[in-house]
Amino acid sequence: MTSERTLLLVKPDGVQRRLIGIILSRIEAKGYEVVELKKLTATAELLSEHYAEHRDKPFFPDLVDYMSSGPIIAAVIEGHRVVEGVRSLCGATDPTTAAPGTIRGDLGCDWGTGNIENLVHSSDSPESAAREIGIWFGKD
Ligand code: IDP
Ligand code: MG
Repeated sequence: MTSERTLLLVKPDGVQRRLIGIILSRIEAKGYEVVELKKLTATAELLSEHYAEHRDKPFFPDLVDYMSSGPIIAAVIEGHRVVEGVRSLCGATDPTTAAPGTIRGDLGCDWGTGNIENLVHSSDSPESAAREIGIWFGKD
């Protein structure tokens, strides 16, 4: 098989709600391997790099506040077609309409804060995955 890697983040709401285990177990139960794992609190600088495509969006300052509000779990996940597979497990961005059966659809909720708190991030393409793994785990 040709193996591929993706970046998964358990966002601060996922850590705070004690969902790390459930989220990682869904990834593992699917058949993917967790090959790197760490817990850290993200700085505004790191988040600005990670979310470079959203820097000019009106929600960006609130997104940085949300994403730096507590510790995050960063993981590198490996497997065949893992980028699209993990995106599919995570579900759509809005937890209210994310499909049941997905992490965001089953476990996420719109709390009415204005932020889209949706528990997880996953890379949207192999190119994004390589870039994001470099940001969170260093380029080597
Ligand atoms: P994704 O996480 O499903 O790839 P993106 O559109 O790349 O979604 O947005 C990145 C993150 O920014 C989302 O997961 C969500 O937390 C937040 N976000 C996206 N759009 C909005 C918005 O319109 N208002 C507030 N937060 C948003
Ligand atoms: Mg995205």
